[in-house]
Parts: sequence; C-alpha cells; structure tokens
Amino acid sequence: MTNQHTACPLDCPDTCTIDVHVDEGRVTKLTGNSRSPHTQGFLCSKVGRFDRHVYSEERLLEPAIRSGPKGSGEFRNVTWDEALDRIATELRTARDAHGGESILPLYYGGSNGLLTQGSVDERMFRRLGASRLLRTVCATATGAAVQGLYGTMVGTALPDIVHARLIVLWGVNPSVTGIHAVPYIHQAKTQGAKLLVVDPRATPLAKQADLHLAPRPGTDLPVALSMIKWLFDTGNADLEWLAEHATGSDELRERACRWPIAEAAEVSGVAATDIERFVELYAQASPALIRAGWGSERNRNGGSATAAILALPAVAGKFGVRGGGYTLSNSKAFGLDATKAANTEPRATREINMNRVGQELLARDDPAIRCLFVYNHNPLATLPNQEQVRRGLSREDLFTVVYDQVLTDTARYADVLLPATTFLEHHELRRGYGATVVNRSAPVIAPVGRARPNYEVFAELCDRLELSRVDDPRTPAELEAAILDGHPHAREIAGALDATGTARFDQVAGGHPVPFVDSFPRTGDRKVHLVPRHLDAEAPHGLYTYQDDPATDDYPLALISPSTSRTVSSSFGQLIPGEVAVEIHADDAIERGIEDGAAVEIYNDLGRVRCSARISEDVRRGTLSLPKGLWCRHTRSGTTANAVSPDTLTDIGAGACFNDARVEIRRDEHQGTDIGRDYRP
Ligand SMILES: Nc1nc2c(c(=O)[nH]1)N[C@H]1C(S)=C(S)[C@@H](COP(=O)(O)OP(=O)(O)OC[C@H]3O[C@@H](n4cnc5c(=O)[nH]c(N)nc54)[C@H](O)[C@@H]3O)O[C@H]1N2
Ligand SMILES: Nc1nc2c(c(=O)[nH]1)N[C@H]1C(S)=C(S)[C@@H](COP(=O)(O)OP(=O)(O)OC[C@H]3O[C@@H](n4cnc5c(=O)[nH]c(N)nc54)[C@H](O)[C@@H]3O)O[C@H]1N2
Ligand code: SF4
Ligand SMILES: [Mo]
Repeated sequence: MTNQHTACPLDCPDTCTIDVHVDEGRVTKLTGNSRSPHTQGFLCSKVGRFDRHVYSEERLLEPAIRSGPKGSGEFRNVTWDEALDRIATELRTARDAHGGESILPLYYGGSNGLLTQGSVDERMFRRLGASRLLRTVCATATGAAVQGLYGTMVGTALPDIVHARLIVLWGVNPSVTGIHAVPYIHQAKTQGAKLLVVDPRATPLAKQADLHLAPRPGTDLPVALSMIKWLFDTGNADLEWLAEHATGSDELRERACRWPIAEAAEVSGVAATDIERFVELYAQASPALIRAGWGSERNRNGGSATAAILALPAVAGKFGVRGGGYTLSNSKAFGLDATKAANTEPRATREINMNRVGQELLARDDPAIRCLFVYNHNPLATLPNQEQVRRGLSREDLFTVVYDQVLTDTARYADVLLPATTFLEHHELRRGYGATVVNRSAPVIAPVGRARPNYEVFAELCDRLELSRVDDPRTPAELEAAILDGHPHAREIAGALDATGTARFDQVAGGHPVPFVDSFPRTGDRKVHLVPRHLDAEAPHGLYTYQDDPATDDYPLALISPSTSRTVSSSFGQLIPGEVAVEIHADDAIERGIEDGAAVEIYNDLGRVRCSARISEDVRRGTLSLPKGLWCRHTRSGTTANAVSPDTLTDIGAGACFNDARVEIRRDEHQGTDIGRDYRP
C-alpha cells in the first residue's frame, strides 16, 4: 500500500490537493490533504470515491469503431493504430475536399487542466484550419462583465471571507459547488458576520441566512439596479471613492434611476421591504463581501445582471479593506495560458458558438460540418436544445469521434470511440479558479485498460497528419515549460511546483492582495469602468437594460437546473442510479393535480422531460428545479433539462440561457419510456 499525492482538476473552484491510497496498483481511497491550505484536509464525496469512476463498469477500456446504428452504443474494439488511422484519414479527407472549416472540435474542458485542454489539441486544430469553437456554455457572460468593469483584477481571495462582517451569496451555492468556502463562511458568522443570500431556491446557506431574497430567475438585474439607485438616492453612495476610482458612475446612476425598489419588487416577486432591508444592511457593514456565482448569468439578462451586482461594491465604497469587495473567478490570478504550448498562432477561421451546435450541425452549409471531434465534453447531456443536438449527432454523413473516460450519452453517437485516462493516470497542471493555486500532478496508477492521455493522442494524430514540427513541446515537462515560458513569476512557480507540487499565489505574489490597495483593475487607467463602451455596444439594448421574462400563457413556469452534489457538470452521471425528480412548489403542484412522487411531464415547444415530481418548500412559486448534469437515463423520456432549454444567448458574452427555459408541467398518464424513440415535439 502506498500513499501518493495528486490534485483535483475537476470543474470546481476548490482545486483540492489529494492523498491517494494505492494497493497493488489499485486506488482504494482518496483523502484531502493541506498542501493547498484551501483544501483543509477534506474532499467532496464525489472525489473521495473517485475509484468508483476509475473502475466504473462504463469506463472505456479500448478504442472502438461503431458497429450498430448511431446512438445504439454498439461498437467493436480495435487497436489504437486502426482507430487513429481512421480518424486521420477522415480529417484529411474532410480538409482536402471541403476545407479545414468542415472540421469542428467540440470540447469544454472545465474538468481538465492545462496539459489536457487547449494545448496539443489546440495545435492540431489550428494547423488543420478547423472551425473555431466559442467556448460559451459557462462563465462567458460573467467573464465579459468582470473583464469589462475590472479587467483581470484579482478579486478577494476566498480565505479572506473570514474577515467580512457581511457576506452576500448572490446566485451561488457553495454547499454544493465549492464546499471549501463553507468553513470560512461559518467562521465569519461565528465572529458575528451577517449572511445575505439571493437565490430563487432556499439553498442550505439561504436557510442559515439573516435575509434570503428569492427572486424569479432572470430578474437579478432590476433588483441590483434598484439597490444602486437606493444607494445614490439616500446618500449611501461613496461619491468620493467613485470620483477617484471609477468612470461611468453618472451613467450607471441614470440607468439605475429607472428602477425604484417598488418596481424591482414587482418584476422579481421579492418584497420591497426585503430589498430595502438588504441594501440597508449592505450599506452599513464593512468589510462587506459579495460572493457572486454563475446562477445569475444563465439567462437573457445574465451579463448586465452580473455587471450590476459587481458594481455594488464600487458604488457603496466597499473596496480597500481586507474581506471587502467581491469574489467571483480568480482564474486570472496566475494568468497561465495553455495555448502557448500549441506552438501555433490561431487562424481566423469561422467561429461556431457551442450553444448553437445543434442548429449548426443541422443547418450549416458553408461548408457543412463533416467531422466532429468531441473530447473533454458531453454535449448531448450538457448543451441547450438537446433534441437538435441529438438530431445533429444522428446525421449519417457526419463522422464523429468521441474521446472520453466513460460511455457518455454523446459517446453512443460516435463513429470512433477513444478511451481517455483520468487524472490519476496522466500528468496534469491545474490552475484554480477559486483557490489561487497551481497544482502539478503525475500519474499514481497505470492507465486503466488501453486508455491514453490527451497530450499523447493529439500529438500522435499530428504525426499521422504530418502536422508535427521538431520544435513542438510534447512531453508533460516540455508542455509545462512552454506554458510557463515568459511568465513574470515563472521561476517562483516552477520552484514551488518542484518543491511541493503546489504553487500558491499568496506565496508567489507576497500575500493575498486587497483590491484597490495592492491590486487594481487592469483596465488601462486602473479604474473600474461602470459602463464599459464595448459592452454597452454589445448588449442588444445597451448594458443594464432589462429584457422581459420569456414566459407565455402556455409556458408560464421557469425551469432552472442548478448543480448537484452527486456530479460535477455531467461527470459521474453514470454512477447515479434510478430516476431523478423535478422539484415543484406545493401551490404549483396542487393547481395541476400533481402529488408528491407523481409521474410528470415537463414540456415546451423544444422538447419534454418525463420524470417524477417532488413537492418542495425550497423552490419559489412559479419555478421548477431539475439538476444540471443528468444523463438521459435519469428520466423516462431519455432527455434532461436541456431538452427544454433554449439556445438563445446572454446579452453579453454569447453565453447559455439554460434558466430561460419556460415550460408547463402536467401529470404523465402514459406508461413506459421513450428511450430509443426519436421524440419530436
Ligand atoms: N458538486 C458540483 N460542483 C460544481 C459543479 C457541479 O456540477 N457539481 N459545477 C461546477 C461548475 S461547471 C460551475 S460553473 C460552478 C457553478 O457554481 P454555482 O454558481 O454555485 O452553481 P449553480 O448551481 O449553477 O447556481 C447557483 C445557484 O444559482 C441559483 N439560480 C438559478 N437561477 C438564478 C437566477 O436567475 N438568479 C439568482 N440569483 N440565482 C439563480 C440556483 O438556484 C443555484 O442555487 O460550480 C462548479 N462546481
Ligand atoms: N441544463 C443545464 N445544462 C448545463 C448547465 C446548467 O446550468 N443547466 N451548466 C453548464 C455548465 S456550467 C457547464 S461548465 C457545462 C459542462 O459540460 P461538460 O463540459 O460536458 O462537463 P463535464 O462533465 O465537465 O465534461 C467533461 C467530460 O469530459 C470527460 N473528460 C474529463 N477529463 C478528460 C480527459 O482528460 N480527456 C478526455 N478525452 N475526456 C475527459 C469526462 O469524462 C466528461 O464526460 O454544462 C453546462 N450544462
Ligand atoms: S470536485 Fe472540488 S471539492 Fe471535490 S475534490 Fe475536486 S476540487 Fe475538491
Ligand atoms: Mo460551469
């Protein structure tokens, strides 16, 4: 039995460092250590039992070629040589006959590090001249807002939560999506901090909060703007600070003027007295910290909403003290860029928004997409407008590669399947987006079956396509060196990685920065730009303009799909047994004759989901909740929340609007499942 170190690369802010117990070459247990102080010695239950994923019955062990109809999941095993030769032939043929843009890489890679995403893969697709994917399924609206207002300024570090006297959790559920922040929040509360939560659901921390606002999904923008108006109107705006550190405050004030608290209350369904009480508490407290999440971005107003939320600490003068300000993603703390290892400049080929992949596969004709290369991603389970994605993947003339660790819903549609290693079986370099660390890890077990790491497979494909160059970095050490090359702290980071496997930003940079004391907006003039011109031009009606609820008489209910503690996005979905329930408020259920546990059908013009209902006090009236990351097997219709999620885009950042799904729900009188049937609404 040995005990080895590694680090978690999954799509989670916490970036834990891990001890892996290995017995005769098999992983038996994973435990958190404290190499990254943020891990605090514990892991989430998913990764604590990562062995169940590594040795899952649905783990892909061999390369394989389709032997049945698309979607059937029938394959015959082949050698790596046969699989890679076939893929190289198809890629070359598509490029030569129809141009490189007929090839589309389809990846997200949130659950990957810098060696397995954006590096050697990027090299191959750039050199092929493939279509470029806009990686917009997550965080692009919030990313555009932060970037526009504050540049890449490093926000408040999560451990500094303990210094706050008031914590706002806005559209974020750390009890599920970043559990290592919870002890800091509890410590601050014990020290007397107030906790305020804005979420349409009563999350675990909302239940412990001093005040919980539960707005109708997609209405954060008027709520935040009404708070900004109140701050200005009541003399609680810090005009002196704004004059020194901000541009656009008059403009913002003017736009916020349209939203008296009474009107925001009307639109959001939150009591006006609660909004007022909230902003009063916020105005009075210091340090006051807003932990913003991604729940407020997944709708038509997502970018403006996040911009307004992030403008609050500027208007109220909450920066300049440790534990004050805002924290969202700190992925830019180290500023590492995997694409430097691509060793190739990007080409100006066409861009395809991943939120529209279904449409693009079905309609695109200039040229049509002929080769789809899916890796680090389970698009059928996680992209909007699922039925269009499914129809696209079913196209007989589409050649699809799926490269994954397990037989995902998407993998069933592959022409060629490639088995990928997990982070316990390959080298990785992972930069945190919550914890400000970079972790280096090496394999702790041999690859399971014939699985191989991304950096090897894409390099071999480059060789077969005669796209490799002698100066290309190939080994993990060479890739890491290329990524660190030219970085202002390259030596310190490499030194820390050599010494412990973990480089901590606070150690490299000499402490966690306090925004507006020792870190400033990287906006050119070091000021916060409250109404950035480019975002104002991008938003269809200008920044901070509220777009109405898309509900109709036929589809009055908002369906949201928050994260669950059982999966990370769709990873581990194969380990969840049985059917999953949609949560519904008792009044909505009674109106429709739906009892607890009843079979129901959720539907709109895009598709439907058949599952069971759970009556819950945790969702607000008019809102249904069905987790994100489900697999098709988890419902009787073989569909997930994504079947009723529109492929419309956020106001800025061209992001996904999953929570703009507007639906109706009824008792499902039919028996049996739709799985295997081609459902058309
Ligand atoms: N266990 C686990 N951890 C994860 C993930 C996972 O799937 N599982 N996913 C990872 C990824 S990819 C991401 S992006 C992050 C996401 O991290 P979070 O932002 O915390 O995650 P979500 O669950 O998407 O949304 C958070 C909350 O927003 C609420 N919400 C929904 N609509 C609205 C709205 O219009 N306004 C407001 N104010 N709130 C709203 C939801 O009810 C939910 O409680 O978590 C990461 N961590
Ligand atoms: N309805 C609804 N849908 C959503 C959301 C929502 O809120 N509502 N949220 C969205 C969000 S926030 C996100 S981030 C996306 C995420 O969507 P996905 O990117 O699809 O999420 P993951 O589950 O992280 O997918 C990673 C896949 O890559 C595989 N993988 C992991 N490591 C490797 C590797 O090294 N090599 C290879 N070849 N494969 C690997 C995993 O096995 C897994 O199948 O989902 C979005 N979908
Ligand atoms: S998923 Fe998050 S909490 Fe779980 S081990 Fe990975 S980094 Fe830690
Ligand atoms: Mo995400």
